[in-house]
Amino acid sequence: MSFQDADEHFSDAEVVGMETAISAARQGVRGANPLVGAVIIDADGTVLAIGHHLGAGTPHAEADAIASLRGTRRDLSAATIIVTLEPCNHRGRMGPCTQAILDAGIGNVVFAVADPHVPAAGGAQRLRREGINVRSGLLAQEARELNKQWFVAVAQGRPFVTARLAQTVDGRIAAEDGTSQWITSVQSRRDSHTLRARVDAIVVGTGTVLADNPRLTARDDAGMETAKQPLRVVMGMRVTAADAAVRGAAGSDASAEANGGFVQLHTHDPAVVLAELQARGIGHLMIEGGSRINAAFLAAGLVDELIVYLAPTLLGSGIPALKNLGITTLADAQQWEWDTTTAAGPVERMGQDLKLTLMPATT
Ligand code: AOF
Ligand code: ZN
Repeated sequence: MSFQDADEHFSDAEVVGMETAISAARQGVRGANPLVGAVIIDADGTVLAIGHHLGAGTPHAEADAIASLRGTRRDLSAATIIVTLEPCNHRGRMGPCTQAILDAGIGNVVFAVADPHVPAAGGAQRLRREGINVRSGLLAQEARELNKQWFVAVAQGRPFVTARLAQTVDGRIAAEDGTSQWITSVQSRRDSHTLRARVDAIVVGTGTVLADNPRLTARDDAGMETAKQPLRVVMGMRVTAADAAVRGAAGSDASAEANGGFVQLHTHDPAVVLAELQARGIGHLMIEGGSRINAAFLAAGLVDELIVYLAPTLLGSGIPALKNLGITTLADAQQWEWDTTTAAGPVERMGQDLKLTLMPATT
C-alpha cells in the first residue's frame, strides 16, 4: 500500500519547511543510512525546530529536531513535522521515530519519500492508525536525488559500497618496487581512519594482505583503536597467514576486537561478497584495494561512492589504482559525477592532498 498521493495539498510554509529539511539533511554523512532532515513548524508556519541525521549510529533527524524542543512544554497537536524520508517504524540502532513523534504529541506529518528499507518501513501506516494526519510526496524528486545511490543499494538488497583510493595524480597506489607508505598526507590518512570507524566492514584482497599486511582497524591520532571497529574482510583464495595483522594482532584492544572481527570469503565475485555481508547485517562496506578488487567491484557496477585521496606526486610507473575494467574504447568509459549533494562538497583539502567524492552518473 502506497501513501504517495500526487493530489496532496501542501501549504507554502510546508514547501519552505521541506526545502529547509533538505538543506539540513546535507549536513550528514551518507553510508548505511541515507541523508535525512526534519523541520517542525507551528500551525502558523513558524519554524520551531530543525534537525538532521549525521550518519549511522547517531540520532535520526526527527529525534534530533524533537530533542531541540525539549523543555518548551508546548502543545504540538497543531504542529507539523516535515521530513525528507518516511519516519522509521523500527528499533534498529535508533528509533522508532514514529514513537518519538507520538510521544511529542505532534499532530501532523509531511514526508517526501517512502522508506524502502523493509525493516524500517510502515511508519506512515502506523502514524495514521494512531490518528496522526500524514501526507507525503512533497519535493519527492529532490529528496530522492539526495540519496539516489542509497535507494539503489536498498532496492538491490545489498550494503552501500564505498571504494576508497589513495593515489598519486597519475593514479598509482604503489611504486614499481612495491613501496606505498605513504603516498597520501597525514590528514588524508586520519580522514581514512574516520571512514573506517564509520563503516560496518572493510574488504581487501589476499594480494593486499600479502603485500601490505594491513590491520584494517580504525585508529586515532595516537594509534589507539577507536571504540567502533569495522568487520575486517579478506576476499580471495590464497591463504591468510595465521600471523597476518588483519586477523587481529595480539595486544590490540579487546573491546574493539569484539565489535570488529575477521572473516575470509573464498571468492573473487563481488556480488557473492555483498550477499554474504548483507546476510551478516552489514549496511556499509568500504573497499580498500588492491587494484584487482577495486576494479572487480567497479566493473560489476557495485560501487555507490568513490572517495579518492589525490596526492600531488607523480610516479609514472608502478601499481595502478585499478586493474583492467574491461573498457577498450572511450565510448564505454564509466561515467561518474562529483557528489554535490552534501554540504562538504565533492572536493576537500586534506593537507597537501585533495579528497574527491564521486557517485555513479545517472544514465
Ligand atoms: C528516519 N529518520 O533520520 C533516518 C532514517 O539503524 P538505524 O536505527 O539508524 O535505522 C536505519 C534505517 O532507518 C535506515 O536504513 C533507513 O531505513 C531509516 N533511516 N529514518 O526515520 C532518519 N536516517
Ligand atoms: Zn527514525
